[in-house]
Amino acid sequence: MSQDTIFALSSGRPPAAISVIRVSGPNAQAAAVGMAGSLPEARTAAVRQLHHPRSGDLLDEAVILRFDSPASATGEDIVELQCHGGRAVVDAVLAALAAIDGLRPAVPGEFTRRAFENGRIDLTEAEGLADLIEAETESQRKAAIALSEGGLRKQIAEWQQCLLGLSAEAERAIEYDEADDEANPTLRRECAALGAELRSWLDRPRAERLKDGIRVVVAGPPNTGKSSLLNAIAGEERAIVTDMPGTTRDHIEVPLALDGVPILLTDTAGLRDSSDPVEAIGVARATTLVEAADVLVWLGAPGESPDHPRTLKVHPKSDLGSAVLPGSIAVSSVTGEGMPELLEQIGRTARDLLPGEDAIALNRRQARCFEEAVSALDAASVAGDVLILAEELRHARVAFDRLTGRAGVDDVLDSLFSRFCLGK
Ligand SMILES: Nc1nc2c(ncn2[C@@H]2O[C@H](COP(=O)(O)OP(=O)(O)OP(=O)(O)O)[C@@H](O)[C@H]2O)c(=O)[nH]1
Ligand SMILES: [Mg+2]
Repeated sequence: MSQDTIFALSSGRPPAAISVIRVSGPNAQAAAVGMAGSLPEARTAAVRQLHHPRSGDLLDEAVILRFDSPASATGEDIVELQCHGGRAVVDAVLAALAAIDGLRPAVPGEFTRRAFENGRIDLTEAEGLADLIEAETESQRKAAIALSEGGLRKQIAEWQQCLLGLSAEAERAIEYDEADDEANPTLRRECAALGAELRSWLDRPRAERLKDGIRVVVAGPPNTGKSSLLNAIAGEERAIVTDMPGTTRDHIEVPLALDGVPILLTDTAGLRDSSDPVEAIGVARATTLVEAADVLVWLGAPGESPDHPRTLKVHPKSDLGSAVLPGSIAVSSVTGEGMPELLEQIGRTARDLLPGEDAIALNRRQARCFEEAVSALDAASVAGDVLILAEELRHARVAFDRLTGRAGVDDVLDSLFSRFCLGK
């Protein structure tokens, strides 16, 4: 356990009605006693006057909570001071804490890091917490809470158990020198089955989509009303609209939430051959964006739409009254006609690409660990020699240790915990 006792303002920036200051570490209780005289029982609250530990000046009246190690968020002794949220009050209490020997201000994420180092949470839960704090949409929040509540950790624990069983079986085979008798095929089959289960997790929708938003790209020939449509959906004039074909050159991205689904809506340059070098670059970018799109909103002739698995065909400027081909949604950015239907279809298509409501979605780092484990298990499943099989199982176990943060993850830890705000 760390020797330093750390403290920080854990609630938002003052002024506020209430501010929460957390103190964690071996001197947390002594420090709080020095300011408050006495503490409540563990896991209860009490109102106390806070005094400066040296001058004795009255600083504030606060609600004090006490959590004793190891049953606390960090695993250490924690005292939480709920003060009045004025700037001067908070500054005075923080200054008083800083004046106490053995106490120092926490760095961002340090409370969570201690929780991880003391085994209160594993790395996947810490990642979930970081996501939870950053979550801006309802679906992001749900995914983050499932992760932070240990959804993946529990699942991993089962797989680790299974792996250990397989390893033990392999060791036993080595011990009894059964290198090539019938124990081996069963063992290999079990490795293959576990590998297949892990691979099915890799095929699930990923957390990145949830975080960065589903990429919805509006494309079509010049002057078809792409920028007008983006503005209408965004509810603000983000893209320049003129009656001149070739108005949009650079693409324009607008993040928004449709019915709780995070979307990155992108307007692109009208697709045509252009002798203008700037426009030509814009058209090339538009083509790349269309290819990378999760959902394509196509405003051109229905028969000319690019080959994309999720294309929503829009008949634009429907207020002008030209015939609408079947399969196209008639939309007018001027009157708003067809807009609810288009938004509903975008939302529905996008939602299918997101992880299910309560499903755990892997992030990039986690997926990499999964890939390592899968390739080790695949190798184990075809290993001719039980010694090699055992070695591959060991690789798979190491991959899982990286996944939970039990091994080889210093760089990951630094980048993860730097995502947290001060006081978390
Ligand atoms: N009547 C009508 N006019 C529209 C509608 N949408 C766009 N327009 C007009 O069509 C012209 C082109 O609109 P833009 O939104 O700039 O079209 P664009 O596809 O972004 O054009 P480029 O950026 O040049 O490719 C403008 O004069 C708009 O006012 C619509 O729904 N109804
Ligand atoms: Mg445009």
